[in-house]
Amino acid sequence: MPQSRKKPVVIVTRKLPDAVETRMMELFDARLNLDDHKWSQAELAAAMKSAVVLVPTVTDRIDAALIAAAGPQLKLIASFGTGVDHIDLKSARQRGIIVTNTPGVLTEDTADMTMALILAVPRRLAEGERLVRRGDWTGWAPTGMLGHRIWGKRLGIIGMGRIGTAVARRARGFGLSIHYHNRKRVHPQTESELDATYWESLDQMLARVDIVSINCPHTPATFHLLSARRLKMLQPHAVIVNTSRGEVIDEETLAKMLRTGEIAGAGLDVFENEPAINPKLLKLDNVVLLPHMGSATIEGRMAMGEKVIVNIKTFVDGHTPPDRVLETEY
Ligand code: 8YV
Repeated sequence: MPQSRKKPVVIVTRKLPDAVETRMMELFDARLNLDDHKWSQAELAAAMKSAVVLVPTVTDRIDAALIAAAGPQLKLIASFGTGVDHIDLKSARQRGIIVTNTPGVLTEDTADMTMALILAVPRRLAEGERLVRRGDWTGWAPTGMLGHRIWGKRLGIIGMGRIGTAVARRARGFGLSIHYHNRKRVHPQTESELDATYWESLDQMLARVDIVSINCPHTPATFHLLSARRLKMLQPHAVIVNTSRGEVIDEETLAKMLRTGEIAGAGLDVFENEPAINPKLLKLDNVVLLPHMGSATIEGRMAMGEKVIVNIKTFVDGHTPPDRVLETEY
C-alpha cells in the first residue's frame, strides 16, 4: 500500500482492551464498537464499505457475500484471534484482500484451559461445585463423588500444533501418556521429549485412548472429524475435551452418546452453534460446559491486540504483515 499521511480507516467490530483501543486511536483512524454489541451482517457490510482495515473476531461471519459486497478500499482483514474459520479465505484472496490472525500468543492459556477440562471431567469438578452450592452436601463419605484417576491414562491429542504440543507438555506432568494424530508427524526431538506415540490412523488411536483432546483448527477437512462413525470407536469410559471449535465434533451424536453412557464425559469450551448450546448437553451431569473462554486472559487479549496492531502497522507501512494467513494452509 502506498504510504500517505492520512491515517487509514480501521474498523474494529468488538470492544477490545482499553490500552489496545487507545493505541489504535493513536496510530489509525480507528472506529470502535463502544457498546460491544455483536454486529449484524448489515452492520458488517456497512463497515466493509468504508474500512481500509477491518478487525473482526470469531463472532463475525465474514462470508463470501460480505466480501463480494466490500468496497474497493478494503485491503486488510486483521482478525483478533487465531482461528480463521469465520472468514471466507478464498473470497478474500480472489478480491486481493490480505487476512491476518494472532497465532502464538494464546497457546499457553488455551493449553491451561484444556488441562483444566482434562482434570475437571474425570474428577467431577463442576458436579461437586454444583452439589455444594445447592446445599446438598451432607459431608465426606468414603464413596462420595468418586471420579476416575487420570495418572497413568492415555491422552489422544488431535492436532499437534502449538496448542496440542503445549497440552502434551502439561499432561506429561499429570502422568498421562501422550498419543497424537496430526496431518504430519512432529519433529522426532519433540516426539521423544514428550515420549509421544504417533497414530497416522485417527480411527486406530480413538479406539485406544482414555481421553481425547481436540486441538486442530476447524477447516473443511476437519468439519465433523469426530463423526458418528468415529465417536462410536471410543471406549465407553473415554472422555472428550474440546477447546478448538465445536464444528470438529458431531455435537448431536456426542450429546446422545453421553446420555446413553457410550461416552463417559466431555469438557466443552466450544460449540457448533455458539452461543446456543445443544439443550441435550445442558441436561447432562457428565459434561463441563464453558463459554468459549480458553484464551480469555487479560495478558492474552493484550498480546492479541498488540499482534493485530503490528499486522496493521506493517501493512500500512508497505510491508507484508507477519501473521498473514494463506488459504493453502487451511
Ligand atoms: C479467541 C479463539 O478468543 O483465537 C481463537 O481462535 O478461538 C479464541 O480463543 C477468539 O477467536 C477471538 O476472536
